[in-house]
Amino acid sequence: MRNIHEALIVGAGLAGLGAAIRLDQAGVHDVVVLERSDRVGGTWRDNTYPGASCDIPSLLYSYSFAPKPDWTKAWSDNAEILSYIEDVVHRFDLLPKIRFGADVVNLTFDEELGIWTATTADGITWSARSAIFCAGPLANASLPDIPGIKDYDGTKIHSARWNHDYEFAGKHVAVIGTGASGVQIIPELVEQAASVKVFQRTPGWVMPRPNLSQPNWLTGVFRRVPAAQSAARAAIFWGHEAFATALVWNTPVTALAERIGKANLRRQVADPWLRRQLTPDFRPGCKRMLMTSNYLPALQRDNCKLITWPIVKLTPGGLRTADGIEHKLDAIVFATGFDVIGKTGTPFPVHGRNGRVLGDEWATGAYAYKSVSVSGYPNLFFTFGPNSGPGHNSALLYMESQIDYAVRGVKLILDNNLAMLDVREDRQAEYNEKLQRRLATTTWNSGCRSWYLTSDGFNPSMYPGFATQFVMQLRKVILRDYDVVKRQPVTASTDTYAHA
Ligand code: N01
Repeated sequence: MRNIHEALIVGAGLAGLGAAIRLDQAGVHDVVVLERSDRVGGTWRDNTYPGASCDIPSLLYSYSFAPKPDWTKAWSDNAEILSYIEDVVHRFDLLPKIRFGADVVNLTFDEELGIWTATTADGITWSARSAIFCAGPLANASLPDIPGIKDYDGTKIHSARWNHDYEFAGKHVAVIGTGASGVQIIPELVEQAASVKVFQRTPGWVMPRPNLSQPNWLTGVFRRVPAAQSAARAAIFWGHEAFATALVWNTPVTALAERIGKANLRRQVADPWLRRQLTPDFRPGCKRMLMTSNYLPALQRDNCKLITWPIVKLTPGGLRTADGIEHKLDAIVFATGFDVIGKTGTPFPVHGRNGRVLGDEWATGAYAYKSVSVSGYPNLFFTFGPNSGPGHNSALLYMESQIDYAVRGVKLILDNNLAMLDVREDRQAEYNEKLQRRLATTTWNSGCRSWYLTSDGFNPSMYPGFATQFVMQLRKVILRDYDVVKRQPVTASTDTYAHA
């Protein structure tokens, strides 16, 4: 006899935990959260590289329903965010719902019974009336396809799988990659290593981030007057919304952002040749902005060198660049990004109606209806789904609206005893047609290379608008956009619908 939960959630990062909390608050208590690791935290558990921190202010990079009045800084580091997440787990008593070491390898929908079944690597199956997909897009670290990568004999460390046992003191180190992760690691490494060579393929726009401490008096105010914290959060939110006019579309504000970026470069880098090497040739916003005040000074330290010659190959002792120089290295740090989940496939097979396999349908680029539902995969809801990425505001705002949408869907299915709530293919196509038309005029599609795009330039990642618009479109489930199928009476021998 199978135990069929009301909902199952894949992943115990910020999205999965948030979904478990909101379901519970909505009266859906029989929920299981499947987590492949032995700890909660998702990206903040995995990215423990020195300097790891968030480039969105903490007041906004936290759940709206679980405020923390005592952030120590405006922008928090990894440890403080992870401890916030763990605190939330205890505050909302989530541990009994989480199954650690549950690595989902398959997710299959049973059309007759209207249930999803997840199979984990140990062969255990978990069934539920609905499933919420909360495996974050940046969960799988990726090593670049550089010739000779297997031949290198020294230490290889990926930014998202940091080796805390490696002693950098006295070592000659390379960092490959100068994206959001690289620019946070480099200032820390120059403090520790004998030398740091930074291999840059494309320079990004660097904006100052003066990370002020939160004064005790302000913490006191937030503790005593929660409305003051909500007001501060709202002010930061609207400030970030305004950034969309610079970063999402090409407007006069984009030109202003470019001027600020160039002025920042002039202020922090005296040498004109270095400045030239660090000047981007794409619009601000096309790739993620690099919010850091200590990266450019770190590059100019005596033990640091920026190298812009392309890497030809890795050799047993280091790497060779196109100018013919062989760089001898004790360790190479790969700040080269992620194998982005859900951009061109799924992290494990997802089987929908009539033998459909989501990974096959998404092979050339993912798509969904409003980022949350995919036709042919009923009762399944996505967080961080296709085209829900922001370039200018907190991803958690988008995530929370997806969670609340999923909760509404789960409730609809349970309260009306539905077998299927399946978004209509024509409504999904209509939505995507408009979305891709709007994306065509955004900065992300203006010609630079970024993890937002597939290799052929399709954008399955970003939402072309303000956060407010994204949140509004998910405010309610529009039933006429879905095929709704009632559940047939279920016989006790095949199916026990267990409430907690
Ligand atoms: O990865 P990236 P990331 N040879 O893909 C270079 C989030 N994040 O880990 O630009 C040489 O952005 C590549 O070069 P190029 C955030 O969403 C958030 O830095 O493609 N170089 C690039 O410089 C972010 O967007 C925070 O030419 C190679 C770098 O590696 C996302 O994570 C903090 C190469 C990869 O940059 C990913 O950021 C950190 C090769 N073969 C990260 N292959 C917050 O603060 C790749 N590169 C919330």
